[in-house]
Amino acid sequence: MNKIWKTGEDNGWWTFSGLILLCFATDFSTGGIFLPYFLFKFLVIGNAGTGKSCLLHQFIEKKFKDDSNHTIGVEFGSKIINVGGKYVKLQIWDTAGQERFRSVTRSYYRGAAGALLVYDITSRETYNALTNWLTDARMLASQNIVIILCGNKKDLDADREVTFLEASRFAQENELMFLETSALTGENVEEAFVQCARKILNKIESGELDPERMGSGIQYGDAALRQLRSPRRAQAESAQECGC
Ligand SMILES: Nc1nc2c(ncn2[C@@H]2O[C@H](COP(=O)(O)OP(=O)(O)O)[C@@H](O)[C@H]2O)c(=O)[nH]1
Ligand SMILES: [Mg+2]
Repeated sequence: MNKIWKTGEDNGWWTFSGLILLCFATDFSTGGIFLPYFLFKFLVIGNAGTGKSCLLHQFIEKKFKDDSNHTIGVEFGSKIINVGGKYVKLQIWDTAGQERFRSVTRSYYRGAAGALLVYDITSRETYNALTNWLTDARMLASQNIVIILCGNKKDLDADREVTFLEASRFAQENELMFLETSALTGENVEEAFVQCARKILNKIESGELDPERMGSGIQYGDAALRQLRSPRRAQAESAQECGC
């Protein structure tokens, strides 16, 4: 039965549930409703067919992108995630098919803070291409770019051509984080983005990364800007009060 929302007897209940919802949605430590503290530019790189667009779609929409959607090609996605109590907005760039023509442009890489470097565990060819992708990312984005290696299509274990062990050795040798993922089942997809964001945040907090450096791929979000502005405002107000 359809329920028609009326003012009157239900009002108290709706107000009460609204307030409860608002409390859940509000993070007072960041100063508002899901206000991001930082914005990170992220890339998804790797050979065509490894599942980059599906990983992005699974992360944003929490479902597998079926074949009927393939021609559309996601080019860009964004999502706010909670990393250790801080909200961070990820602006994620997908190659949108440029990699098929080996023509991924410099502007795609420019100023990226993090990247998912994707290969397909059932295709050695995509694994062998990793070194080239890595060189491009470090040369065209930044030497400091934080990269997580993703062995995608983990669900196709029976057709595996690349073992977990050899990929994790490659990751260690090249200072990459590493996970095997499945855009189909969703396994480790959110984790890949969150782990990469956490590492960037740690580097900011330890002073290794400077968000104010040009091309760092990091911007302050609304929550940070509020905090940064408020001490100045307080100073100006106290100066006005004392007349100095
Ligand atoms: N079984 C399986 N298939 C996948 C997975 N991720 C992507 N695919 C399939 O792999 C193909 C290429 O995916 P796509 O996201 O377009 O790759 P891209 O070219 O790297 O963006 C498509 O047919 C997808 O359905 C996965 O995790 N498991
Ligand atoms: Mg794609």
